Amino acid sequence: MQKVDDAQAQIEFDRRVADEQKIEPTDWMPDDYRKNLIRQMSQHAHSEVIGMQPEGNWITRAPSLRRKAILLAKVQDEGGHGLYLYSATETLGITRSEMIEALQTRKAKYASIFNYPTLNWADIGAVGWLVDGAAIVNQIALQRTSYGPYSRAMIRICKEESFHQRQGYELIYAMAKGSPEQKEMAQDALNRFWWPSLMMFGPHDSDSAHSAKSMQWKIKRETNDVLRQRFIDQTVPQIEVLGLEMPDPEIKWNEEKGQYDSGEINWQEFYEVINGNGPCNHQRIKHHLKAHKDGEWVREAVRAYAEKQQAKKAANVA
Ligand code: BYC
Repeated sequence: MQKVDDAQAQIEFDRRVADEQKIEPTDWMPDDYRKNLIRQMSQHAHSEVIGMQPEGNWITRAPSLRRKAILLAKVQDEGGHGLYLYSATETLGITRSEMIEALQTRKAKYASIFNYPTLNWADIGAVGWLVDGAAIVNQIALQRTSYGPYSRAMIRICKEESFHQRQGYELIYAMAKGSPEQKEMAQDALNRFWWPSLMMFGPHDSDSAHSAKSMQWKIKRETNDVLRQRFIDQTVPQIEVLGLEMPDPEIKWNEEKGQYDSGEINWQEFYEVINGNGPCNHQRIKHHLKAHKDGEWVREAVRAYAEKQQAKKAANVA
């Protein structure tokens, strides 16, 4: 009996996905759809939160009050994105503490890019311009993802990401058009962040474990390689405007394809980083563990307050 119900529910699910209708938390969904969403969405949330570290590092060292205010607002936004995404993931039946535990015990991944250090102020420009620029290319597509709470979170997040990308570009522009030393710093930041930014889109489609299923379920709306190429095509003209050298000597306009050709990513480096051996993996998790432990008193206070409110409510009913 159960099997027949499930088969019917599956037909209805497939129909709704095909019709571009959103799947909502109380709707029936295949177990693997739920699992895959929990994996991708929780890793996305972790990326937002861990992503606060390389930029947060520079808040106290921003070169002016204006730059400090911008950076502070941006880093705060990233924390907010993490919170929307944890809440959206909780609608699938996992708790925030289970997700945090998976991050801290390294069972869950987060975006590879945040395992690279921000060495100087130009890196903050490169993160906004390239890292948020890559993130937004991916996230615009995710606004049309089939899961309602994820799609709605993405619509809001994309609005903020576009400010993040602009502030990074404006910062790097000021440096690229500044003194020769500043221009050199901008070039160096571009050279170091270019390849890791391309890696944010994940392995080639032919090596991507989850893409086929995720595309079929419309969790992902475009493939890793399509999005990566879109990012290259939109960023190369920006490099030209900045008057900087291309970070990849193989970048060349391909008239026939109507897109840029470019060199191959160092996949060995990518896999090293996502498997925990990048330059900052250890430091990022260590810092998260410390912040989590230091925040225990806040969680305790929230729990005590909730208990007090419940006791009051119960007393009023009685
Ligand atoms: N880094 O089958 P694949 C931001 C893993 S943060 C680490 O292609 P999928 C921001 C992948 O998880 C923006 N791991 O996977 C914040 C899988 O391993 P598991 C973050 C990666 O999921 C602060 C395996 O490799 N954005 O904007 O189909 C400051 C095979 O890959 C990476 C999102 O998270 C990577 N780069 O496609 C500034 C977007 N790539 O899970 C900015 C949402 C792959 O089986 N996520 N892996 O252990 C996605 O769109 C997709 O998950 C990905 C990967 C395109 C990232």
